[in-house]
Amino acid sequence: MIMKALLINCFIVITSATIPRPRGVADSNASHYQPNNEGVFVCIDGSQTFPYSYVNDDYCDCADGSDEPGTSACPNGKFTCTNAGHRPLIVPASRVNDGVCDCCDGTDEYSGNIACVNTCQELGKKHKEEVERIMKLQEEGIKKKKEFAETGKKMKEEKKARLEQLQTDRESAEAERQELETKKEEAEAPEKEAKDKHQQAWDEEKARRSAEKEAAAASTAFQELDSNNDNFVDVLEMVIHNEFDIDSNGVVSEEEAKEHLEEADKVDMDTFVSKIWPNVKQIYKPLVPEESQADGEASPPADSQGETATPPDEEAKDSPNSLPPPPLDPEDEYDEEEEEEEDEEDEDDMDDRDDYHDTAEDTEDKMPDYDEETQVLIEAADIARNAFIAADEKVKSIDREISSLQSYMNLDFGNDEEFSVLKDQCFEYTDREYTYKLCAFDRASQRPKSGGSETSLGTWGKWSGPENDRYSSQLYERGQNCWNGPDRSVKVHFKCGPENQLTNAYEPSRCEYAFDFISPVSCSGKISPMDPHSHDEL
Ligand code: MAN
Repeated sequence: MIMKALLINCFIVITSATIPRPRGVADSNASHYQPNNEGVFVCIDGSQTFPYSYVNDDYCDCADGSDEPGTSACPNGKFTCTNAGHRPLIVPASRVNDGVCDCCDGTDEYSGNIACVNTCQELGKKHKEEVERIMKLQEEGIKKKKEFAETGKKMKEEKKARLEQLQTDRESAEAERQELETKKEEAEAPEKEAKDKHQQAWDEEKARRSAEKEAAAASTAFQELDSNNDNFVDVLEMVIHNEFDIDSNGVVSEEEAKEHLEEADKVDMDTFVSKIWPNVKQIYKPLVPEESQADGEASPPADSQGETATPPDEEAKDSPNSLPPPPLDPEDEYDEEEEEEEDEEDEDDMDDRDDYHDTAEDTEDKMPDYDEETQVLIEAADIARNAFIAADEKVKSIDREISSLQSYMNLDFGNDEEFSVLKDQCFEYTDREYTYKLCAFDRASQRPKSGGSETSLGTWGKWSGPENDRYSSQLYERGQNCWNGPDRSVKVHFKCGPENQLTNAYEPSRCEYAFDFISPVSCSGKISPMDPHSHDEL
């Protein structure tokens, strides 16, 4: 109670214009502490009323602690230091007379236990300088921001105009494309018809040649089998051919030979060609002349179908019983003598002889060139096709540009397009372990300094600042998945600065990154809560 009496009159006066108020009361709350208020004090939350003498009596009466602004009696009390020369400061009332100077004017320590030096003038000066520095930075930033906004608006206008132009161009390009497509189809129809005709004629020719070859092979086989030249192939002529050994007992019985002859004792050429040859051609092998075996020549190894691997022209030369090479033309039979004569005339051709059959067969199997009329149609269709391809590519290229312009137009570059200067620009920041990269409005990544591949931290997502400060942060999302964790993402915090610069990159929680980015575009003229000294008040 003695303390209470002592403290009752502890009013301080700030200026002649301000209302005198008890110790520790903020200027804004002074009206609650009017001494002429019929001698009562109403707690600021309005819950209770006490005699005015209860204010600062070092006993906590109000639930909101408002009766003890200048003592540490209320656990939730707040003490305001005026800090003349600097800025007022609110500290928890528990710090009053705790032996630590919290206020620069020392008013929180009035018990006499500690003497606080008033540092408000000095701090005020420093703070003023800092505020001025920041204000200058803001001013310069705002100037640059205006320039950026102008550039951004101009750029958007240009892109808009280009987009409109492209939309018009697209219509004519599309009309041209359609016209050329029709022309292409018109040119391709007769081309197809002529090509199909050519192909059909070639297919027929191939079928004819194949049938001729087949007949020639059958006839040659008949002559070889008809060893007594009686114009019949009979059972006895068949039994000497080991390949007709059906039961593989090493001997061709007459029954086996007969079975191959479709149960006839003998067949003439026509029957052989039409009925017997189709069934035996796969197994038939001309006899190897006895002389060559007697000479001790090794029999050539049999291939998978049991046929000898003797080169074709050796067969032709050395084996009287072997098949001649397939004629190029039925009327142009292979003529050994004529071939030799030609070889004598032209020694150089010798080198090519080994390839004779291959080349002949290749030529034989190759479709002849198109006739002149068809070639004219192909050339015309090629011209029409190429013209269409060019027109089609033109439309596609316009579409690509339109789509890229539309994506640009859909991006939110701030209220005045000021952020558009950052588009297509990349910024890097390197810490001890990684180089972080931010390509604005595009993507963010991380690359180990020690080498190794880049990890995507996300692609452009959205502006993610609070409702009243939407352009203060950006979100890049859906980056590379974190093992046993989320997809990587980055929140980029924008602050006012003299240049566009990525100033920090960190990982507040695993695979969730944060970048600090300074830019003139974030200068607003207001000192942000992050600026020095602006968060003194608790
Ligand atoms: C990599 C980096 C780190 C991340 C881990 C998670 O090492 O992307 O930033 O924390 O993967 O496993």
